[in-house]
Amino acid sequence: MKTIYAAITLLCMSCSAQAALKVTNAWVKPTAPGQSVAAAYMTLTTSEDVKVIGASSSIARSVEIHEMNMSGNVMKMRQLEELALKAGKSEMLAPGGYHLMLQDIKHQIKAGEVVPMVLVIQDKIGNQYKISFSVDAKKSTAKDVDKGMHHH
Ligand SMILES: [Cu+2]
Repeated sequence: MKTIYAAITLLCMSCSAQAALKVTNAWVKPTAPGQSVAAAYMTLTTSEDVKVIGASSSIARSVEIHEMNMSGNVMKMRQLEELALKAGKSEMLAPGGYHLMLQDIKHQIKAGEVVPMVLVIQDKIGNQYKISFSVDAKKSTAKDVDKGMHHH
């Protein structure tokens, strides 16, 4: 499994925030022709308490943080304002749970493609910084059990 070490862009030069966050195993589900949304998954590991407060991709109009939940027998997605990450703990964004939803993608995402992605992170004293990384487009593996997404 390829490990992607995030490249950090500091929004303010006085901020001492260092690369607390590591993105690994990032992938996006290839899309069908005409499909306007795509779900991206990854594992986020951080050495300090931070929050993911936004995301973007050059191939999507916007990227939302989503959570999938069972409501009765129906899988429902809801948008989260932020995703809190605990120091030393890995948060897995995976089918059936948290994911990043690319909205209004500009072209069909085909397997093998590499999709650029940016996360906006806020640390506990309020500093914000961006992390750029890339996401591999591939079909879900047996390990990544797909519980069936209901796209908006
Ligand atoms: Cu979603």
